[in-house]
Amino acid sequence: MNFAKTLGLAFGIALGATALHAQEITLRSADIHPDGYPTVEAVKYMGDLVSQRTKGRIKIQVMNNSMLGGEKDTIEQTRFGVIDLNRVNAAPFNNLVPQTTVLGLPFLFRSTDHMHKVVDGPIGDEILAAFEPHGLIGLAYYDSGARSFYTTKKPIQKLADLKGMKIRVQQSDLWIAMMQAFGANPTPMPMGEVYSSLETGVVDGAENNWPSYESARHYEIAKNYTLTEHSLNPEILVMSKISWDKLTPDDQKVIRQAAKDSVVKMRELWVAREKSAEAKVRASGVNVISVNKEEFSAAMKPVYDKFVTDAKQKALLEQIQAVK
Ligand code: BDP
Repeated sequence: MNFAKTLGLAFGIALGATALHAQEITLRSADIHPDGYPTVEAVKYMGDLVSQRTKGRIKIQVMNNSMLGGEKDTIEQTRFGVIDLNRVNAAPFNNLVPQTTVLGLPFLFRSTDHMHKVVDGPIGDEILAAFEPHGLIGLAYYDSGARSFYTTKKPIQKLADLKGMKIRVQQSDLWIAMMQAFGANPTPMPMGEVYSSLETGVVDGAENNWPSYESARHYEIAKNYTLTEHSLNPEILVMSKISWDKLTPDDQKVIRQAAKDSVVKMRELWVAREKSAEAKVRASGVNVISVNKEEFSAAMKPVYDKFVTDAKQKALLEQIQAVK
C-alpha cells in the first residue's frame, strides 16, 4: 500500500469513528433520592428502554443522591442544558410554571386513582406542555403518595397543635401559603437540609410521604407521624429543551415513549415501597397518629382563594373535581 492510500485509509477510519462516536449520546438525569428509591429506579428503567430501542446509541446516566444539587438548583441547570433530565417533585416548579400549582392543592385529589386519571388525561398533558416556554420539556408524572406531617417534640393531634410550629416546606409559594393556613410557621428549604434542621431545632417538623420520611431517615429524629395526608402532589420528569432540541424527531419519540412506559414501572415500585417504608417506620416505634382530616381540610379555603383566582383556574379546578 502506498503512502497516500495508507493515509486515506487511516483518515477514513478516523472519520468513521468520529461519526459513530458523535451519534452516541449520554443523558445525565438528576434526582435527590438514594439508590433503590422508586423514582431513581424508574428513570434507570427508562434508560434501559431507551438504550434497547436505540441499540445502545442513547443512554441515561442517573446521577442521584443530590449529586448535582438540590431541586431548585438542578431545575435551573436543566433549563440551561447542563443537566439533560430531571425528576423533581411538582412543588419546586410551582413558581416557574404556575400551571403545576393546581396539582399540589391540599385535599384536591380524592384518591390515587383520581390523581392518576387527571394526570393521565388531557389536563395532565396540558400541564406538561406548559413547561416548554420555560426551557423544559414535561415528559411524565410519577407517584409520590400522600404527604403527612411529622414532628420532633409535640405530636400533632388536631389542627390547633400546628399553631406557631416551625414546619419545613418545599420552596414554593403554594406550600408556604398552605402552612400558613394550617397555622404553622413555614420554613422553606431544600430536602437535603431537613435532617440537620430537625436535629438542631431549626424546625419543629416537616411533612412528606412514607418513603421519603423513611429513606431520608427523618423518622429517626421526628418520631411523631400524623396522617393528615394533605396533598398527593406528584413527581414530574422533565428534559432540558436545549438537550431535547439536539435530538432527531425519531429520538425525541423514543424518549417520550420510554418516559411514558416507565410510569407503569414506577407505579408498581411505588406501591411496594410505600408498604415497606411504612412497615419499617412503624417497627421502629414511631408514634403514628390519626386525625380528623375534615378539620384540616376546612382550614384550606385561603389557599384556594389565593391560588385559584381567575376564571380559567376556576374552570380547571372544577374540571379536576369532576373527573370520576
Ligand atoms: C419527596 C419528593 C422530592 C422532594 C421532597 C421534598 O420525592 O422530590 O424533594 O419530597 O420534600 O417526596 O423536598
